[in-house]
Amino acid sequence: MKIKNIQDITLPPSGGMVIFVSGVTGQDGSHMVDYLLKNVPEATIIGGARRLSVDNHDNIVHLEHEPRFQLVNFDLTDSHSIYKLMEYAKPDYFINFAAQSFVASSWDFARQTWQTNSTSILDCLEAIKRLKPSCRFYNAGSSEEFGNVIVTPQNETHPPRPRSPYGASKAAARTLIKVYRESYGIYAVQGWLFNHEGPRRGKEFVTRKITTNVVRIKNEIDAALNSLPDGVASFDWKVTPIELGNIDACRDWSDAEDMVDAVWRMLNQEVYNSSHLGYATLTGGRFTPEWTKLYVGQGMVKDYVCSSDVNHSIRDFVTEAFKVAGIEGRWFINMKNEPLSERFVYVDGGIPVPDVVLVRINPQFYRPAEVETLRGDSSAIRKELGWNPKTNFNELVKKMVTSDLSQVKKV
Ligand code: NDP
Ligand code: GDR
Repeated sequence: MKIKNIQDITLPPSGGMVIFVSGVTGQDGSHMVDYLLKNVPEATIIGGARRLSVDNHDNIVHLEHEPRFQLVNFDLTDSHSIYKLMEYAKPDYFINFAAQSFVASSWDFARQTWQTNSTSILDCLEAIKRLKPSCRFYNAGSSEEFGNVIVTPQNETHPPRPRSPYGASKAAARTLIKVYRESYGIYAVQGWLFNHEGPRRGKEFVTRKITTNVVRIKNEIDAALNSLPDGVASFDWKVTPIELGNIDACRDWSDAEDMVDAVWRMLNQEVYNSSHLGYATLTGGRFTPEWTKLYVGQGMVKDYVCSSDVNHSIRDFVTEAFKVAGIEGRWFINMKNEPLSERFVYVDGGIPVPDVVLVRINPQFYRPAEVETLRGDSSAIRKELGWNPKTNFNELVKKMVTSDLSQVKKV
């Protein structure tokens, strides 16, 4: 897809709304752009992507001929890039989804994780303060900030107890955002988003790793069965199993498309929060920068927890994903109850086939420290900003497996 330099963008006539979204090659950034195109018809949308030597535009190819969308070179770790953006585009909203987002890599690249997820957020806040203080800023926070949880479910009052360099970097960014909000009245927010997934999810994250491999295994099983002579039932065949780490970890999974709606609500709290409207009317001119500053300064802008409020183990996700693909399996552990020996095996006509292993454990995928369980309490955003997510766990798994099955058919 054609990518411009920031100084070459076409801006709307004076007064037209400009929204900048970073990380648009990723899952959330691409869904955010789709959401804005549909729901904010007056906006010009600029997407930021860093230059890579290989094309990684799969999640945005559908935007190629979209007249209201422009793709620009943007690197969050380069403060010049941030300042150039603020200087030329002067966006009304800056929605930051760019990050080192893979928790497992954050131990291997701790400094780069900190630079991208924490130091760069300070650069964004400074650039906003200096060049356009009325710009509304969203930074993607995470349930990983709660980490080693002390209360379940987790709501906005849960203390930060991160377990990874990634979680620590997001918690640091949250503190900076609060400081800039309170010091300068900048409308900056950071939701605690719990895990969210979908067909655009990167293939290293556990859900998409499972769904893409379920489809691969389905094809291997179909090929094995089709190669048998008619009427012969044999299990003298194997598939290459999926290798996973801690399958007992529990996560609160939502659909990424529901989450971007929550983000837009957090960025427009006075619009969605009816209890604040009276206050707005009293102060008058509620959408002016002065009003916003007052609104923010009075502590009226908040960070919210966004979650499905239900959690499942990785094990549950595996079982459900195979079920959607029409494959029955069963979890087995050996007599000594050794977790590493646990397997998910093929079941034929209700009978397990121990030699056909679909999933096995590989300690390589264990983390130096694990967040064992997360479950959100999103009652505040549902009540105060009217957020109403549409997709539940089973529908999400079905959506992902079905999408991966259709990709294979297209090849
Ligand atoms: P992805 O990994 O799919 O997307 C991350 C994006 O950030 C990619 O477009 C990536 O670009 C971009 N990026 C990375 N480094 C830079 C950089 N230096 N400059 C510019 N762009 C960069 O993540 P998600 O869409 O899933 O998540 C979006 C945000 O939400 C992240 O901040 C993540 O930490 C956070 N989050 C995600 C949750 C989830 O469950 N999905 C839950 C809670 C928080 P490239 O393609 O070039 O790598
Ligand atoms: P997470 O997502 O770390 O929660 O971060 P991920 O899907 O990577 O892991 C979820 C859980 O699954 C366990 N797991 C495995 N994980 C991966 N990736 N691969 C495996 O083989 C595997 N086996 C077991 C993990 O140990 C973990 O417990 C995501 C990211 O999107 C973050 O950016 C975001 O902030 C959080 O969600 C909320």
